[in-house]
Amino acid sequence: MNRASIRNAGLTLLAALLLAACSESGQAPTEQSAGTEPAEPETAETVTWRFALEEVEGSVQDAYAQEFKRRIEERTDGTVNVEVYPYGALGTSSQLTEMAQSGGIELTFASPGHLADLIPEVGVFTLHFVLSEHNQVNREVLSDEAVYSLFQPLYNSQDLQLLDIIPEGWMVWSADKPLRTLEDFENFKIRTMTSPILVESYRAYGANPTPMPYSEVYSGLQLGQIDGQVNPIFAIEEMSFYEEQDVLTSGRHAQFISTLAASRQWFEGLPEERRELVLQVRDELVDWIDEEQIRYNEERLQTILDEGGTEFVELTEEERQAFREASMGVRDTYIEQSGETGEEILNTLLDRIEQAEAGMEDGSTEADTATGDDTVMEDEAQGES
Ligand code: 6CS
Repeated sequence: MNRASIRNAGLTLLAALLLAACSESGQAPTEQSAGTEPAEPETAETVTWRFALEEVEGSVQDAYAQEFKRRIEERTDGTVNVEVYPYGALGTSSQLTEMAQSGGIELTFASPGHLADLIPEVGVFTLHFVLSEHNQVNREVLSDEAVYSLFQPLYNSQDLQLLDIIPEGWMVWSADKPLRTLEDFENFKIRTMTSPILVESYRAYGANPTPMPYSEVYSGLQLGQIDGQVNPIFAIEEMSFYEEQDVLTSGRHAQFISTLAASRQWFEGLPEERRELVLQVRDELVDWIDEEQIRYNEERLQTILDEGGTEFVELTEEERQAFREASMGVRDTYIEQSGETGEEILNTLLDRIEQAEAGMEDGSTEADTATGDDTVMEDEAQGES
């Protein structure tokens, strides 16, 4: 059962209990008793929710935050003001997480590529060849209550509330040469995000991984401190990394995943009605953001190719197989670093992916493309778009 249906069942139960309470007390169930009045008097005050991004304006995270803002402000009649802070306004990814932990900001994106420094178990999303090649499957599995509930206690113990796990597109390697084989990676200085498990993934390919913050990648490429880097296409375009590189290679080895996290203290202190609103908007945005990220990655690839000077290479199945095999040992390192919970998370993800792939409605086995989704099936989109 996915999160939205569990929540809907919960809301139905809540409504039923309210009605039952009314009938027990002999009251008719008025609109007011069904919860149309603000649950807490303070909801009438204007409050600001600060929402920090690890990405710049015009990014996938920005698209998400702007839509979240629009829906929240509309439904709270302007009594909630969501202020969006793009990357650079407040700090690095790790600093944004610290701010959310201390309640200095209410909402932030926290990518596992950085967050695994703090919560090693989320490093599972940086392992290669774990997620499905089908966007539909990933979308379903990542919003699955069974997966989400394994992470929540880990976030809670770090004073965070996990709200969502969001794919932002396939990771693509950028370099001055195609990266088709493990030999091509030999001593290749590739910039990675800061998580230790990511570093291991590239050591397994024989590369020389160099962790650094996002803001330093462009100058790192310019100054020759790194030979290449890895990110989804929309980011390679908007951060201008492609200007410094001749070739983009797509091995569809991993999706770029981010998580949406809230300050736990803030989230738990919200009036019930507002907490529900946050979760409702979060549920509505699952399909919405997936369609947006696909579009962003497709369009930005076209922008890069139209500009000229950068080639786009897609690995064959045979070429990918060599990377898949080389990546398998890193799963053991992940389990060593993240213990029993990490192992349970990895196994749950793998099981759920297998089940979701087996249950794909049209039986299509054709993989999605590097940027998009050739096999999008009947969308079960819910809510507004
Ligand atoms: O490479 C990074 O560090 C960053 N990449 C993306 C696409 N988003 C945020 C993250 O920090």
